[in-house]
Amino acid sequence: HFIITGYNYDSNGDDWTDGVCATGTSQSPINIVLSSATVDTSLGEFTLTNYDDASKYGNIKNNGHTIQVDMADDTVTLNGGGLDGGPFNLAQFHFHWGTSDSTGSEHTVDGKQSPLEIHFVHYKASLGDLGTAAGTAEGLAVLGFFFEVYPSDNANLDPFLDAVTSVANKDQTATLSSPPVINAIFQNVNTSLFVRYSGGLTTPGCNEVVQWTVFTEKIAISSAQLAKIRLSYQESSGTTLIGKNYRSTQDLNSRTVKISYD
Ligand code: SG4
Ligand code: ZN
Repeated sequence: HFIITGYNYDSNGDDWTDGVCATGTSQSPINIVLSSATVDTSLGEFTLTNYDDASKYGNIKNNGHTIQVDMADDTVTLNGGGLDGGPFNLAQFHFHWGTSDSTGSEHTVDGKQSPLEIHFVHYKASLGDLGTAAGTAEGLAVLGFFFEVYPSDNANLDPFLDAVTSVANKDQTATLSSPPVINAIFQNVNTSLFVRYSGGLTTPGCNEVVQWTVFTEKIAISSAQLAKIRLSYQESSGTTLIGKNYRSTQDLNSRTVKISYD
């Protein structure tokens, strides 16, 4: 199975010199230049099944690199949206953030970073599990959503942020109160507006197996709410904050970025 070995985010965003992280030409994240994206009206709508069913979500956990929620089963599914080889099963979601409101997201849009990005990691159902799919071309589909700073709290996020606060130290877990953060996202973002490109995992081993979808509409969050996520520690002793867990943007090289407005 796919194992994440220890890794660090240096001041440049990444110091990973191993394997495809260093040599790959289809790495993630990227800067998305909207005016250069190719409009593709053939991608179509996503079919999202069971995302709003709280019983499908397992515990929330601080894994020392991020805050992550693993799924309780494999019945939350994604299909359509021009993805190759669907359906895909949701395995987990997690976040990327920075040390201030002006940094945090992995993808950037026209050079601009958002303060927070959430990733929903799905594996191709026909491949059976995340580990196998992470070693297979086009095996993963990750959905990325941006947050943006809004002057007042987004109350829909509060139950989830309470859970985040309860897992501040590495390896702490908590149960989620229902409904999870998902409703706040999918009720507020038009999933017909998205960007598509081929890339990889943004952490080692940087496997170039991801069909990336990045939505252009953003989710509101206040500065005070963002501060709660930043109080997450990379050790069980609760001494060193995770601080930043985004990788710097990677060269696009010969890849095409598609944009769907349907
Ligand atoms: C985070 O480190 C997650 O905790 C990892 O999930 C994830 O790896 C990794 O990010 C890379 O995913 O969407 N940012 S990303 O490209 O999903 C995988 C784990 O379960 C394989 C270790
Ligand atoms: Zn991620």
